[in-house]
Amino acid sequence: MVARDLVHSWEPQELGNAVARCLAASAAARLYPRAPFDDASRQLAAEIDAWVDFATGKWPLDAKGELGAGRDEVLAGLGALERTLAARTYVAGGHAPSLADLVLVCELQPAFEQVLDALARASLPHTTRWFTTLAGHPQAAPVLGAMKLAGRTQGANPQQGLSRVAAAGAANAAAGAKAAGAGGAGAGEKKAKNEKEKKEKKPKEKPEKKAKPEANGDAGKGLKKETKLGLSVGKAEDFAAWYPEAIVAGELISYYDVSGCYILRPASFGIWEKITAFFDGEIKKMGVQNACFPLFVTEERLNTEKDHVEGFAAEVAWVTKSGTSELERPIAIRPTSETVMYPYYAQWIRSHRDLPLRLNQWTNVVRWEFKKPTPFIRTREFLWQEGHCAYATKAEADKEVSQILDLYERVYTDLLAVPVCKGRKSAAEKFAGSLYSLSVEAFVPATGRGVQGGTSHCLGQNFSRMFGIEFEAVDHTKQHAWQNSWGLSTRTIGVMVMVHGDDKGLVLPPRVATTQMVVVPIPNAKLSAEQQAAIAGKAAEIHAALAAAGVRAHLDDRDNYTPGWKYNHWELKGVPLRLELGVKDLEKGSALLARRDTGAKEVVPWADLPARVPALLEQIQADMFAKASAEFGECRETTLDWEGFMAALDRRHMVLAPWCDEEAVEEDVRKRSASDDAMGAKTLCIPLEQPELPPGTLCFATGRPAKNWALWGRSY
Ligand code: 87F
Repeated sequence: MVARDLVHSWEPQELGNAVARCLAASAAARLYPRAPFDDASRQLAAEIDAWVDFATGKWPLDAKGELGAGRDEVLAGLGALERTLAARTYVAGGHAPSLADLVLVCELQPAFEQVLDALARASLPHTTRWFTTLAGHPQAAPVLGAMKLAGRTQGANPQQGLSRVAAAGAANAAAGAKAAGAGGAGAGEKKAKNEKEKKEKKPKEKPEKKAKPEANGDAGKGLKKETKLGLSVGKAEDFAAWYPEAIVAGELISYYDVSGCYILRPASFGIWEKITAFFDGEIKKMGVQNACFPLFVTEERLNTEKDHVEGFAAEVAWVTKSGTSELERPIAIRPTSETVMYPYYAQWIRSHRDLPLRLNQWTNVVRWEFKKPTPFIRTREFLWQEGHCAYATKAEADKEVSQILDLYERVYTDLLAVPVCKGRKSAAEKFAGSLYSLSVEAFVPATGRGVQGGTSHCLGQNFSRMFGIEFEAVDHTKQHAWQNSWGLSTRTIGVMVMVHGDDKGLVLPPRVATTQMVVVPIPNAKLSAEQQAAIAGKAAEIHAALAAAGVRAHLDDRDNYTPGWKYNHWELKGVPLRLELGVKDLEKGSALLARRDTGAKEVVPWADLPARVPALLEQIQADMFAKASAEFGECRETTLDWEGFMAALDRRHMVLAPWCDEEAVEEDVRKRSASDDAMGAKTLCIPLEQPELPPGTLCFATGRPAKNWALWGRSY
C-alpha cells in the first residue's frame, strides 16, 4: 500500500476529526505524491495505522475537563512517542516526515503551543525536537497552517491536562526501551467524547511538578504567579530522562530543529570559554600557534585520505546546491581537518628550517551521525580544538603527544573536577591513520559507561607520505615529516554534567562555572521601606565587593520572584555558591553562604566575604574532585577471569583485566558481553600506568599469555 492509497482509504468521516478533514481536504493531495512520504509510509503502513489511532483517539477528559480515567493511556502514548523519537528522526523512520508525523503533529499542536510549559517540554526533548522540526518543515508547515485556519487551536482544547502529565509521560518514555520500536504502543481504543462539550471549561491551574520544598514564605506583594521549579525525575531513577531535563532546565542547551544540533546557551558557552582559555594559554606557552582553515573541503582532497575516511564516509555532510542550482561538484563540510590542512603543510614545508610547524585551530566540525544523538556527547556539529603539528623527528612528535595528553588530563581534573584514566587506544579503537593514539577516559557512574574525553595521536609519517609533506634534512636527504594531531571538544561539558549533576539539577565546578556565586536579597513584606532599601543596598554592595575580589558573582534582585523560587532556579543552574541576605543578617552584619554541592551552610561576617568566598569556591572544587575520584575508584574493578569480568560489568563498573592485546579478541569480547538489554564492552584504553603483570598471567578472555592490563567498559 502506498501513502496515496492510505490517504484515499482514510475517509474523513471514518476518522471523524478535524485533523483528518484538514489533511484530506487541504493538504494531502498536494503533499503525498511526493516521494519521501510514500517511501516511509509504504514500509510502515501498519505502524502508521497505530500512530493514527493514537493521534485521533480523543483524550478522555473527565467531568472537570481533566485527564481523569484516561490519563494512563495518554501518558503511555506520549511515552511511546518520546521513546520512538529518541531513536528516530520521524515516527515512521526515514529522513522525511510521514503521514503519521503529520497526523500526530496536527493533533498535538494545540498542546505544544498552548499548554505545555517550557519545563514540561524539556522533559519530552525528542518530542519537542520533532515538533519544532515539523513546524519548520517546508512540506509539513502548510498542514499545520491549515490546522490553524480550520480553527483547531482556538478556545479550550482537549489537551489541557497535558502539561501536568507531560513530565510523567517523559518518565514513562524512558522506561521499557524495548517498546520503542512498537510505535503504536499508546494506540488504543478511540475514546469518542465530544470535545465541544468541554469548550466552556476554565483554564487549568499551573502545571504541577513533583513536590519540592516550599518556596521561602516571605514573598513580597505583587510577585508573579510562579511555576514550581525542579526536575521531574531523579538522576538515579531515570538517567535518560534526567540528563536532557537537567541541561535544558539548567539553561546550558536549547533544542534545535535540526536533529543532533543544539544551541549552546551562555551558561555552557561560558564553560567552554574557560576550557579554551586554559588550553589555549598552555599550548601557546609550548609554542603552538592558532590559525583558521576553511570549513569546506573538495571531494578530491577528502579522498586523498581515502583509507582513513572510508570508515567515516557515511558521516560526511555535503553541500550540493547553491540556491536552486546544483553545484557542479559537491563540497564536503569538514568532519576533521587533516585533508584541509595537510596539502598546505606540503607547500609550506620545504626544509628542516621550516620545522616544526605547530598549528591549532578552534572550530566547529560536522559529523552526520546516525546513532542516537546526545547533547554534548554525540552531536552532529560540535566545537573543538584540533592541533596538527609536523616535526623533523619522531621523538619530538612523540613528546608533544604526551604533553597534550597531560593538558587534557588537567582540563578534566583541574577545571572540570572529573577524574580520568590516561591510556593508549587498542588497535581496534585507535584512529586508523595513526601510529598510536592516546586518550583520556572518563566514566559516568550513573550509567556505568566510559566516555573518551580527548585524544592525542602520533601519526608517524602516514599522512606526510599521503600528502607529500617532505623536507630537506640537514644532511640534504629528502625526508617525510613526523606528525601528530590532537582534539578536545565540547563533549567535555556533557561529561562534567553527567558526573556531577544531582536530583536538583546541574552542579558546576567553581573554576568553570559562568556564575560562581549568586547573591539573593531576602525581602519581607513586613519590613519598612527603609529596611527593604537597606537589604537591597547591602546586597548590591556585597556583590560589588565580591566582583572586585575576582568572584564571578551575580546579584539576583528581581522583584517578581520569591527567594525560594530563586534558590531553586540557581540550584537547577548549578551555581556553586548562594549568598542569602535577610533582615537578621543585616542586624548581625553577616550573610549566609549555601554550597550547591553539599548543601552545607555557614554564616560569614561581611568583612570576611572577599577572602572567604574565593577560599570556599576552591574548597568546593577540591571536594567535588575528591568525591568524583572516590566514585571513579569504586567503579573500577580488577579481575583475572571472564566470570569476574561479566560480574563487574553487571555492576555497571569498568574492569581492569590482563589482556593478550589481539584485535580480533576485542571484537569477540564485545559480542560475548552484549545482551538484549546491554551493549557489549570494549577497551576504553590500555592505561599508561600499568600494575605489575606477573609472568605467566593469562588473558581474561582467551587464556593466552597476557601482554598488558586493559581497562574495559561499556561506553558512549
Ligand atoms: C568523521 C568523518 C570523516 C573522526 C571522522 O581525533 C573523517 C573522520 O578522520 C576522522 N571522524 N575522524 C578521526 C579524527 C582524527 C583526529 N583529527 C584531528 C582527532 C583529533 C583531531
